[in-house]
Amino acid sequence: MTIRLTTTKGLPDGVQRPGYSRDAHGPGIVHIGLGAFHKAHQAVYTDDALAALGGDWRIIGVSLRSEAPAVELVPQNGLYTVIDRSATGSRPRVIGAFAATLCLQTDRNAVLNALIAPATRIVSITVTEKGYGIDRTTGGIDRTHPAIDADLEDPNQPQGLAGLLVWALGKRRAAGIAPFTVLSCDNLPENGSLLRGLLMDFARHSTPDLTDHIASDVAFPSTMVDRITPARTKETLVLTEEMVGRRDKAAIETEAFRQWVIEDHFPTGRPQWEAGGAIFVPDVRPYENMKLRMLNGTHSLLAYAGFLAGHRYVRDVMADANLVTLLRRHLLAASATLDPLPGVDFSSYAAELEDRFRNPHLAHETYQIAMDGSQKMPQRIFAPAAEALEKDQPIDTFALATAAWIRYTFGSTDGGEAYDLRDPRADELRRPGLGEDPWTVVKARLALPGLCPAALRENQTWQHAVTAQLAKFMQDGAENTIRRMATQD
Ligand code: CS2
Repeated sequence: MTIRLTTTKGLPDGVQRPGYSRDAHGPGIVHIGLGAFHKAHQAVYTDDALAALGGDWRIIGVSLRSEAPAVELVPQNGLYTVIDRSATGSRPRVIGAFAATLCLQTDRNAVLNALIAPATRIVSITVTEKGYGIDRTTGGIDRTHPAIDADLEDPNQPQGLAGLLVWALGKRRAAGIAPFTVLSCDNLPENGSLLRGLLMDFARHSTPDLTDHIASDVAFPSTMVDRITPARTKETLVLTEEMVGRRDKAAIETEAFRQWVIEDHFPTGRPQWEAGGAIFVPDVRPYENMKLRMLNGTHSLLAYAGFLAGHRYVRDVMADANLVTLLRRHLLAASATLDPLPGVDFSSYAAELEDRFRNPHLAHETYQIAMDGSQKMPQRIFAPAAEALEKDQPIDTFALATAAWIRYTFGSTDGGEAYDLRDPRADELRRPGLGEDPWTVVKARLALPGLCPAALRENQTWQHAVTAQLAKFMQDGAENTIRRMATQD
């Protein structure tokens, strides 16, 4: 039987391995959210930074709820394989950036100690959009979010992101330890400012004397992160064993492309992530908008329309000529809402995205991207749609994405097959549904608090466009609707 990955000694020549001596570098980052994306993105950049310029910047990876991500890495001494998959081949690389991996549920003291340790100068975060507990209408805390509710009840036993960070910042302040820099790496617009607003509001309700400290002394640089990383499958593990000659229960696969644009505001220092290709800029917003609207917005459109049309993977969607027509139309419409970005040509970016989506080696499920639509649609579709409408630009593909999402929230396919909605607001999203009048459904969905900007929600052109599309989905089914829309002038 193949031995497990526990050391980088004796790995086959083609496997890239950490270009530094792991033990020579202490931890400097606590990362919350130990999922595949972090392992494919920030951990890889950190591995590059350690190899190029060293420093005590290894990562203590923390999972808030599930034990598996930490547990699978422990017997491997934190080592795992990332397989870069592109049309030109698959390249395995073993990453050594983790100094430890912990789960809050089982390693509580170790997590809390790591958060207050002076060596921890950055706390980075990938907990997905729904993990923050933000009320999108106010930008403050969502008191109905289970972790926010529990942590307000007992701020000294924090369970969720906001509770943990505010608790740790309070302890550090009391002990005279400089605050860590808080680095959100989720696909949210102005993620740094958003998180700052969230923590300030949480402090206001739990420990008011910390509010000013968070506002004035803590840095929250915003970032744009990008790397398409599908959920791991059995094939990932089989491929890793073939290529690396080791069993690796923590292996992941991802595309070769990666991008990281970061606001350079790290008062207590940072790794030289430039070594991995990260770009530091004074204002991340234009990059974020480009990525959220062109990549993620198109992803959501393809996910809902593609899933309903029976396509399991994004690469299958890309073999459907009608959906490719709509994707191109949407990329153009989304790019028209953006301010020019010096040095970036949106049409080349769009062509590159198309290639990335076509990657034949990535098994990226439309159902995975379709998850948590209530958390994704506002920044990906509704915000640019509102701007397009205001500027009198085309809105038809924004309306299509919205109608496809609404049709998806009915929870069953045209053939009547039921699926799980996987959305924290699933209960609010299911009704009204099939059998209701499309206009009643659209009105109810658009009226859900925190989703749609008022200017869009109340605009009749928008309401009619979405209703007309939804009516077609409901009467004629997804395939016919997509074909007709793609072939109309
Ligand atoms: C995707 C993203 O699942 C989704 O919602 O749109 O995870 C996407 O793959 C990444 O943002 C790419 O960087």
